[in-house]
Amino acid sequence: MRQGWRWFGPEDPVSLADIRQAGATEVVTALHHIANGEVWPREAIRSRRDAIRAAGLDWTVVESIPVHEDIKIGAPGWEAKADAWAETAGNLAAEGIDTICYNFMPVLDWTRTDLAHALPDGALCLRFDAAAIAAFDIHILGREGAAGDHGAALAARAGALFAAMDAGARDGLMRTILAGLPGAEESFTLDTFRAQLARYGGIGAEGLRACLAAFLARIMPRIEAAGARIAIHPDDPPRSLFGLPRVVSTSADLRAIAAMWPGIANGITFCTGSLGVRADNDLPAMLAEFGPRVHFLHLRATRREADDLSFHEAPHLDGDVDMVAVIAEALRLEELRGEALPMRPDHGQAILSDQRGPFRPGYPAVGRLRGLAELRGVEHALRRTGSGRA
Ligand code: CS2
Ligand code: MN
Repeated sequence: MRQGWRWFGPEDPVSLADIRQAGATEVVTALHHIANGEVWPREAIRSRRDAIRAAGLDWTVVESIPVHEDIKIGAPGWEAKADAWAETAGNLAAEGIDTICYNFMPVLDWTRTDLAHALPDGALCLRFDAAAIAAFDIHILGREGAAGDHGAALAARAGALFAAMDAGARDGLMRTILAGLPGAEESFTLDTFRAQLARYGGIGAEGLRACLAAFLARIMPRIEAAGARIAIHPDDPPRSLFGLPRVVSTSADLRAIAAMWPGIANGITFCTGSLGVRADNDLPAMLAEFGPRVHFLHLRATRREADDLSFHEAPHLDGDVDMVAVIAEALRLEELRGEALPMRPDHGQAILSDQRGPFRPGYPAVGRLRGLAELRGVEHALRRTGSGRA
C-alpha cells in the first residue's frame, strides 16, 4: 500500500516535514481556498504539487473536489458546475494527480456530536451519539416529522438528554453538527441549514441517485479522456440524517453506482470507518467485490455502541472492522491489479501531545501516526508470512 497522509495545506498545524517523519510518502490534499464550483487553475495545482515535492513527498490523490449542491439536486445550471468539476479533474490529471476522491452527501459532509469524547485510557475521540442527533433534530432544529423519523424509543432518550443539557451544551451541540468538520466545504446557522434542507424536500433517494447518474454521465467521458479515476467516498454515517437521502452506504448502493457508469474509472474510496458503522456491511467481502474499482483506501475503525446507531472512533486495529482481513484483501487486490493502492490512516484519536496543541478534529498528528504505524505493521507481517496473497 502507498502510505498517504491527509494534509490541509499551508494552514495545517501538521507540517509536510512532520508528515515525512511519520513515514508517509504521499500527501492527500485539495486546494481548499478555492470556492466550491470554481475551476482549479493548473498553475495553482502545479505550485502546490511542487511545494509538496520539495518536501520529499508526492501528491497523487486529491481529497476532495467538492460537488456543488446544485448538482446533487439537479438545479438549473447544474451542468455548468459539473463541467467545471470535470475541468478541475482534467487539470489535476494533467499535473499527475490522477485519483480524485469526492462525496455525494446532501448538505452535510461527515457528522459527529462530540469532538473530544474521553475514553477510559485518556484518549480523546470523535463520537456520534444517535440520541444527541435526535435531540438536535427534534428540539433545536424542530424539523417537521423528526420525532416520528427517530421512533418513540430514541425520541424519548433524546427528550431526556435535551432536558439535562444547559444552554451552553445545547449551543455546543448545534455548533458541532452545523459548523462543518475538516474537509467539509460549508458551515451553517440554523436558518441556512433549514433553507438547505428545504431545497431537498421530496427529492428522496431515487431522486438523488438520478442526479448522481446524470453527473457521472456528464463527467465520465472527460475523466476517462484525461486518464483520471474518481473515487466516491461513502456516507458518514452510512444512513439518512435529518430526512436527507444518502445513497453511498451499502453494497447495494455501490452496485448501483457501478452500474451507472461501468468503466472502472468510476471508482470508490473504500472508507472502512464510514462503511464499518453498519453491522450489515461485511468489509472484507465488499473490498473483494468492488476491488477493481477501489482506487483509494481510508483505513480506520469505529466501535458501535449499545443502541447500534451510535459509535465512536476506536484505535485503528481495535474497532468493529476486521482490519487484518481488510489489509489481507487489499494486498491480494494489489497483486491482481499489479499496482500499489494509495491509502491513508483516516482520522486518529487525540493522544499525548495532540491534547496540548491545536488540531483539526479527527486529524491530530500523533493519533494518526499511531494508526499509520499499526497499519503498516499489519502489512509488513502479512507480507512476511505470505498471507496477503491468497
Ligand atoms: C472524512 C471526510 O472520513 C473521512 O475521510 O474525514 O473528510 C471525507 O474525507 C470527505 O467527506 C470525502 O469527500
Ligand atoms: Mn474516510
